[in-house]
Amino acid sequence: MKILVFGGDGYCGWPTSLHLSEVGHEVVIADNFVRRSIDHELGAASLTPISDPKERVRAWRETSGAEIGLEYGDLLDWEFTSDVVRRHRPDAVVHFAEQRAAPYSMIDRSHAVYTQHNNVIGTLNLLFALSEHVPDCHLVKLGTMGEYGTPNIDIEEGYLEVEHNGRKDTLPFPKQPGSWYHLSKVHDSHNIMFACKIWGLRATDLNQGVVYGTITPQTERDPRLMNRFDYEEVFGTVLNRFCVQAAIGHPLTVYGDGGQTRGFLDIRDTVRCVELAVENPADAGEFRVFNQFTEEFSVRQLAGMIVDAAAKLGIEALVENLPNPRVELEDHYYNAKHTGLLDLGLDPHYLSDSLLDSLLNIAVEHRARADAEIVMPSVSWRSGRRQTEPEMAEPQA
Ligand code: NAD
Ligand code: USQ
Repeated sequence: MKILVFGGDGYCGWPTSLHLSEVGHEVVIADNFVRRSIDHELGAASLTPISDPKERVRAWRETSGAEIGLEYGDLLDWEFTSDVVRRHRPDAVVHFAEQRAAPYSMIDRSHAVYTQHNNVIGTLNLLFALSEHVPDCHLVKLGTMGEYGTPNIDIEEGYLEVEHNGRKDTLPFPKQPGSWYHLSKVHDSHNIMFACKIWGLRATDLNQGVVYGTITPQTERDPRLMNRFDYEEVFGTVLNRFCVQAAIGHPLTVYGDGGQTRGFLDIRDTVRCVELAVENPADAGEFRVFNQFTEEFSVRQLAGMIVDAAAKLGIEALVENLPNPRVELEDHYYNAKHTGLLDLGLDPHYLSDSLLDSLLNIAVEHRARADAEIVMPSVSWRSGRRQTEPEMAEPQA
């Protein structure tokens, strides 16, 4: 299949592009590389050294013999998005190209607006481009488990059968997202569902859990193919952060009591799930939803697992319960269905002792590149402005 991967230079997009190319698909990456600029804004860098995009695709050509196309452009730029879809006429589009850090969206007004504008309008442009040029193309869109929040009932895959005043219907599962970023994903889901309904587009929303790990069989083939590994407070996801914190002797930063429970998956399962979705397209007019994670853990459980795994490597990791910078439940019911991708053939990599060892070993290998000053949380969900910003006076009548 010909597959256009928007956001193919990012943490999930790069290993997915390599995997799709490896299994024989024709892959073209489209990215505006804004994630690399955000590193500069945050004064941060991937723990692992990553090559620039042209070097990456050159290394892939040299090691695999396969070509990955590279298009530089912004989904917000209608001319670019329309043109790239028109020229490549993909069978499938995989859409990773969003601002994906919840803390980034909570820094202040401008970061909230940037996140929702980038994500919602970018996706809207893509929907119009698909409808105009390739209405039969299958859109595989990365959503998030965080769209559902933490309701006190089981979370279904996308839809809920409801009986109300004696009548029944199957409705989108209620959404209770926990950040301006997570809200942008909810808005996307509604827009995509509407486009499927009115134009007959076919789409799969992959409500992905928190991803951990960095290596896939393709990224470890050559140092120039290395994937990024974020560990700082804004883009670092919790398990990756705990690995680096243990490796540099920083206490593990458990927010609040650590009872927050989420769905998690290995980056090797991310790439496989996308492949399964692409190769088993939704029907025309269908808005299909899969919950893309393999296991559930609380933050406290993960910290305990890292403490034990680190001890086996001779590292003493301590846990620090910090005041929670986020507004979220720390003690809640969590049971989310995730059978759709298993039914399509996903064979998960579960979090085992050996896997924790390898995650910690990567962190230890690159720990000299880690900056301990960007590990502690500073973005607060409660203030809505930067900590240093002066109070704004109320407008006068
Ligand atoms: P990332 O920030 O590493 O990658 C996103 C890529 O998209 C970057 O290369 C960036 O430059 C590009 N991009 C962003 N806006 C763009 C635009 N307007 N035009 C063109 N390119 C643009 O993020 P990631 O971790 O790879 O996440 C990819 C997707 O998966 C996101 O949609 C995210 O919401 C979702 N997701 C990620 C995780 C996770 O744990 N990382 C979990 C669940 C869902
Ligand atoms: N947490 C800690 N300590 C830390 C970092 C995080 O206790 O040092 C806690 C958070 O409070 C939260 C949980 O760990 O309860 C997960 O936080 P995270 O930063 O690992 O993940 P999150 O902000 O939810 O976002 C990540 C990705 C996002 C994706 C989401 C999937 O950045 O793109 O959508 O995971 S989900 O969580 O299912 O919504």
